[in-house]
Amino acid sequence: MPTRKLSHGREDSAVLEPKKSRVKPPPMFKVMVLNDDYTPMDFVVVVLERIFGMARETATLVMLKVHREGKGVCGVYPKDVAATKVEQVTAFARQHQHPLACVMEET
Ligand code: TYC
Repeated sequence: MPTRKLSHGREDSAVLEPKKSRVKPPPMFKVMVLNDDYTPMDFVVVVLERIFGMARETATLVMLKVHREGKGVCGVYPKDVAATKVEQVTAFARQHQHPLACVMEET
C-alpha cells in the first residue's frame, strides 16, 4: 500500500494529510438558450421545466432574462450530458416548429 504523509514528521502521529488528487476535474460546459422573436414564452418555460428540471417560477425568471438579455444559462454539466441537453432542446423545439436555439460553451 502506498504510504500517506503524516501531518508532522513523527512516525507515531495518527493524523493524515488529505491525499493530493492527481486527476483534474472534468471540463464543464454551460448550456444556454438564445432569444429569438418567434418562440412563445410559454414554450421556453416548458423546455426549462422538462429538460433542465427547473420549477415553474425559476423557469419563468430564466426565460425572462433570456428574452431581455439575449441568452441565459440553463445548467452546467460534463460534456456528454451538456451535448444531450442541447440535442433534446433542439429536437423538442423542431417538433413544435419553433426556432429556439440552444448552445453549449466550456466554462
Ligand atoms: N422573445 C420571445 C418572445 O417574445 C420569447 C423567448 C424567450 C424566446 C427566450 C426564446 O430563449 C428564448 N416570444
